Amino acid sequence: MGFFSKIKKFWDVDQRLDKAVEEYKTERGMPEETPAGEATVKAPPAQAKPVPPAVAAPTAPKPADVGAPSAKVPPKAEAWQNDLLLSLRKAEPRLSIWLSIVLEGVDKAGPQLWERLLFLFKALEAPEAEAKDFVERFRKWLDDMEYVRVPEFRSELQFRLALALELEDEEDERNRLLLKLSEGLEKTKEQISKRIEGLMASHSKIDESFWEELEEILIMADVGFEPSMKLIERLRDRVRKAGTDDPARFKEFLREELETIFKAPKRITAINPPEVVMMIGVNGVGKTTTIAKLAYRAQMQGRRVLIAAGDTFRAAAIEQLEIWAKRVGAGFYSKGAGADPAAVAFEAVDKAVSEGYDLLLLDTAGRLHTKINLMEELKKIQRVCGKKHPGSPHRSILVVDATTGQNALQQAKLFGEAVGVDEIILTKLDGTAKGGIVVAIALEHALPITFVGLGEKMEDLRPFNGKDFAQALLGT
Ligand SMILES: Nc1nc2c(ncn2[C@@H]2O[C@H](COP(=O)(O)OP(=O)(O)OP(=O)(O)O)[C@@H](O)[C@H]2O)c(=O)[nH]1
Ligand SMILES: [Mg+2]
Repeated sequence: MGFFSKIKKFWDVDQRLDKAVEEYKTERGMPEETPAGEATVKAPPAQAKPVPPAVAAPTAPKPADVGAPSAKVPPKAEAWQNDLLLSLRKAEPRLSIWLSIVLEGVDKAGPQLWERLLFLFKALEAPEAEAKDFVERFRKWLDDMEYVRVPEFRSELQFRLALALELEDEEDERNRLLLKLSEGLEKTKEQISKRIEGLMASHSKIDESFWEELEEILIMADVGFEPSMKLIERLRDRVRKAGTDDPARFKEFLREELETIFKAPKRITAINPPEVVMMIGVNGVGKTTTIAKLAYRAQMQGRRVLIAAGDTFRAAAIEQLEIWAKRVGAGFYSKGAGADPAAVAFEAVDKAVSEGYDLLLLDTAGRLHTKINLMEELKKIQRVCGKKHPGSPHRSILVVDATTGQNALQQAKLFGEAVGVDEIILTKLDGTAKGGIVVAIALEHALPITFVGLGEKMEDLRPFNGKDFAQALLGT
């Protein structure tokens, strides 16, 4: 959707809400009234869409009135709009708070909720069609899930709004994510954070024995030998530059260093739609479920997604993918079990192009009969995609299971050499003590880690934020 900046502006130019009320009433042909004493609602800005004379002539604000109390109140039946408007304006600009306001007095799904949601979208200048689409999809989801009462669906609603409004960076959302990340990394933290604290407490200065013990801790936490050496070198440098040997400051240095390491450059490639994304990785790492999660996110953001079953190794894998596609409302393409994966890719790209999809997510097999064949197969898929739709596949995403530890490095190397890897998604970070692998991957392969999987549910795939990750890993 891309109107995050507008939302930001919204809080500076609060007349937007008036405009929404204005348009809402105009659309429904509601007359204006002018009782006195309503001082909090400002007049619409001069550049606001002109109100049809028949509706607004008697009280239409002149430009000179801008900023002055307009003393407008809608007819009684629609008083909720102004109430909502005032509450929203007074509130802190945070999604969770807006949602509480929108949900005030609403205890279950129904027309009142839909109207309020549409009003919120309108106030934020979202295109009407997208707002309606959002509400429609959400209604359908509620039906499927048989949820009726607000507590049953509130968090899902907030999650969807965050995606639709691109508010994921919003502070509240970030805090929730940080909490989830910290919980997920609990075991890794035991390995790294707690032991580093012990190291800091047992040394009066950062000396050779300090570095030696640190090396041991890092290797134990699955950072791996080579990456541990690299990290220590960088930390030594940082400590030297800071001109201190005070162990109390070590965590701060480590956090800074990790943040730097995680700042892999985002690749910007020109994309001729549809964007074609190939998911690769060995078997069982979470490619198929991650495709579903990515599709879900993209759909929520208003993109039309096609999922293709390029893993033709097992019939069950195709069924699994089809169920996911249905569940998230994405298109689906398959040629059945045993089909040639490259043919599936070729035809899926054709379908995506001719049917105007925005994004094609191509599932691939994690295993063929031999490893060599798998790589050859993937290369072939790449070639045929490019033939059908020049420039595609635009991205190859390597899915890596965090619980495999050091093996993940080897996978990144193999796939990188064979087909090229543009980004990495790290799954199953929840409940593993091997989260140190994230550091190793970032150090060894200058590849962006774009998402992390923190559980099996749709909302458990989260954008990777190096700063938050470092904080979650080390604690505050
Ligand atoms: N706990 C947890 N489980 C996950 C995560 N991501 C995926 N899984 C689970 O991992 C299992 C394997 O996932 P799939 O998506 O089938 O893996 P795949 O890579 O497609 O496997 P193949 O098709 O056999 O190559 C499933 O049970 C998923 O639910 C995650 O982030 N956390
Ligand atoms: Mg699969």
